[in-house]
Amino acid sequence: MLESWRWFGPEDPVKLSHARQAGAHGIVTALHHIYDGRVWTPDDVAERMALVRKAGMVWSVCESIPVNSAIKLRNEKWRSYVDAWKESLANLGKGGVPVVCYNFMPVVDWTRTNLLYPTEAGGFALRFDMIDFVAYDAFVLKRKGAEGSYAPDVIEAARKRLAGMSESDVLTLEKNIIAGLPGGEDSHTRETIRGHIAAFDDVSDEDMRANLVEFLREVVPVAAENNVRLAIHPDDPPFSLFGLPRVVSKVEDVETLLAAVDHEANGITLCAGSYASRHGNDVVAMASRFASRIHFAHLRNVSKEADGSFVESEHLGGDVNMVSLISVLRKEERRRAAEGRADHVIPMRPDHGHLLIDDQEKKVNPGYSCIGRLKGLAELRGVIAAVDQFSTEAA
Ligand code: CS2
Ligand code: MN
Repeated sequence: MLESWRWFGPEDPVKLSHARQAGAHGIVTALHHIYDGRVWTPDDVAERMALVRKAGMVWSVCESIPVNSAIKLRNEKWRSYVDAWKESLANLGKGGVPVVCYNFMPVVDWTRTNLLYPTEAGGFALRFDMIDFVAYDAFVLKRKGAEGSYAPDVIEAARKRLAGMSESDVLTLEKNIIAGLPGGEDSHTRETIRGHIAAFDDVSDEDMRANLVEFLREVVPVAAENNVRLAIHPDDPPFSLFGLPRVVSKVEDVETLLAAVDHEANGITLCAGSYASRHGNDVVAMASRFASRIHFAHLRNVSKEADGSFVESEHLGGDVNMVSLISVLRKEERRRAAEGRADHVIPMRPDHGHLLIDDQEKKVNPGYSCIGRLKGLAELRGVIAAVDQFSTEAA
């Protein structure tokens, strides 16, 4: 596995040199300053590549080229956004970036309700609380039809929850949910998000899936021509929010999208934490099943609760058996190496980390502080070493 580290560019409070000290060899980054659908030129790509190389690492994955709403809606601006996306993709490939991650979540990217959830050890974790979310959706945003879309006991719990919140609690909750987390494409306000959600009123899951397939038909050939492997990131969380369609959430979704364009360049990001946030997803089984199409791994963990809430746990804690997962990924790497494939090293990054120690005093991107990820990466590295030694001894 290529130990990688997400870096949000020169504005990121965590520097490239810190990533290197954490032991990373690969950098996962995007041109976040050009995130409105404009083409990333060869010069833009070369400039970013040079920064990463100067720090002694490689640009292992582009995460993400943003997929504009026009593409998800397939409206009249579709063609121009798709063409620009393809051009950026080709320029990344020509510039030496081998993997491109992207996602197909409408309106909101990854979503949490609490960005400072205290852990038992004194750190802070990210949390998605279903009741808080419903309280916001049904009674603050007052989305049309929201109240009727949840079970009566959930609505009752949400009503009570909201009654116990101060005005500033509500504003913090709102900001957490809709103002956009790091890496997200959009930042919304209560007024603007209503219109964005309404634009998807007539888009069913089936429509959305068809739009994704249409997009794949356009971009996969360009990826293949330019030696890029595409790796779609799952919905996070992997279920509908605000009644919006989400089509990269479970096994059948992945099967459909991989079969729609059956080419190695059409692959996935195995985000352990995202997939594990849905009851019924067995992440280790999914990794085995889709192994040959995994081009990027996000290794993190979650503890789920019965009502759909979850908290981001320690990398080796939580619902995913990380040792089993890493065994599956290492096995796939060996299989590829035996076939002489150039892409036998799968890039991974410790997805998120707890807010720990003096990072608690610093301004950091939620989920992307330095020490929590350094700890996560170190733990994962230990698992890799152990798994490798046991598989050698067993052979
Ligand atoms: C994370 C996000 O939510 C996740 O699992 O990996 O930070 C993700 O990277 C964002 O969706 C942007 O790609
Ligand atoms: Mn992820």
